[in-house]
Amino acid sequence: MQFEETVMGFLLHHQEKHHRTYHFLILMDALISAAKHIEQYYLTGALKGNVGLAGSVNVHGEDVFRMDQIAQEITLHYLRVSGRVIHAVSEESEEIVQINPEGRYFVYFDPLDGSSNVRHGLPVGFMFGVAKRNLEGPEDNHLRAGREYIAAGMFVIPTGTFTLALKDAGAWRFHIDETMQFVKPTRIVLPEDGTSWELSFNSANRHTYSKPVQNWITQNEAKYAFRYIGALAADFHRTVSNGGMFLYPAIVNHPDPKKNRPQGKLRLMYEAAVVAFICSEAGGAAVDETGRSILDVQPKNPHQRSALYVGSKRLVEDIRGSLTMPNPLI
Ligand code: FDP
Repeated sequence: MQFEETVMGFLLHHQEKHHRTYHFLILMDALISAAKHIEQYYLTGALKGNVGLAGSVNVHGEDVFRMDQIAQEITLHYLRVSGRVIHAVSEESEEIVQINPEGRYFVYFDPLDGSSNVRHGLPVGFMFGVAKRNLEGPEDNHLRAGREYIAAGMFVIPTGTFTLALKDAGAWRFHIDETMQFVKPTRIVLPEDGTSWELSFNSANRHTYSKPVQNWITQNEAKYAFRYIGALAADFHRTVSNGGMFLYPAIVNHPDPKKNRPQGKLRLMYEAAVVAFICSEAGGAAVDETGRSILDVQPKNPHQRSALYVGSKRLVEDIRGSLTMPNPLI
C-alpha cells in the first residue's frame, strides 16, 4: 500500500519548521472544508437544479448563479467557525464581510469563479488570498496588496486539484484521494524550456486590446500552443504547470466604446493577486496594463479590477516592454 502526505500534515510540518502557530492550520482547514463542500454541491448541481441563475445580479452587475450563492454561504460558514478571520472580501458581497475583530487573518476570495462554465458543470475555481494582521502594533485593517499575502490558493472544481502557494516556501499542487483528503504535495516550478509553453487569452477579444498588445500577440502566437477554458483558475492551472502566459488585457478598442474596460476585467484582490502570488512562488511573474507588478498594486477598493499578464518570466517581461512604451498607441 502507498500512503501519501496529506495537506494538513504538510502544513503542520511547515508551521513547525518555521516555529509558527497553529492558527494558520485552522484557517486552512476551514478553506479546504469549504472547497470540498462546494465541490460536492457542484458535482450534483445539474441533478439538484443548482446550476441555473439565482435571479439577481452581483456587485459587478453580473448575473448570480444559484451555485454562487451556495458557494458563498458555505465559505462564510467555515470562515466564521474558524474564529480566525477578522474580515473577508468576497466577489459575492459588495461590503467587506466583518467576521471576528479578534481574528488574525484577512481572507480575500471568489467562491466560484468562471461563471460561464457553471451551467455545463465544467471547471470553475475557488480562489483565495490570505494576509495577516499587524501583530506588532495597532491594526488599521487596510486592504492588503498581493506582496503582503502570506498564502494564496485555488481549487479547480470539480477536478479534485488544489494549488497552494506559501510565502517564500513555494507553490504546491495537491490531489484529492479516495477519502476526500488533498494529498501528495508536489512542488510546481515553471518550466524554463519553452517547448511546453502555452498562451491563454480570449481570442474573440483580441482586436479590442491596445495596438502594442495586438502586435505582440501577432508576432508571438505562432510559437506556442493556445488554450482557453474560460475560468481563470483552470486556465492558470495549465499556465503554471506548462509555462507560457495567461493574459486578460485591458479592453480599449471595443467597437462599442461603452464596452471598453480600460481597468481590465479581472478582480485584483481575489483573482489577479491570487494567481500573481502563486506564479511568483513558482518562479514566474505578473504585471498589469502599465507593466507594474500585480503584487505591488495597492487596492483602493475591495472589488478593484486589473488587467493581467501572468506566467513565465521571460514572456511576461517581453510583453511588459510593449506595455511600458512611453506612448502606447491605443
Ligand atoms: P467569468 O466572467 O465567466 O466569471 O472574472 C471572471 C472570469 O470568468 C474568469 O474566471 C475568466 O478567466 C474570465 O472571467 C473569462 O472572461 P471571458 O468570458 O471574457 O473570456
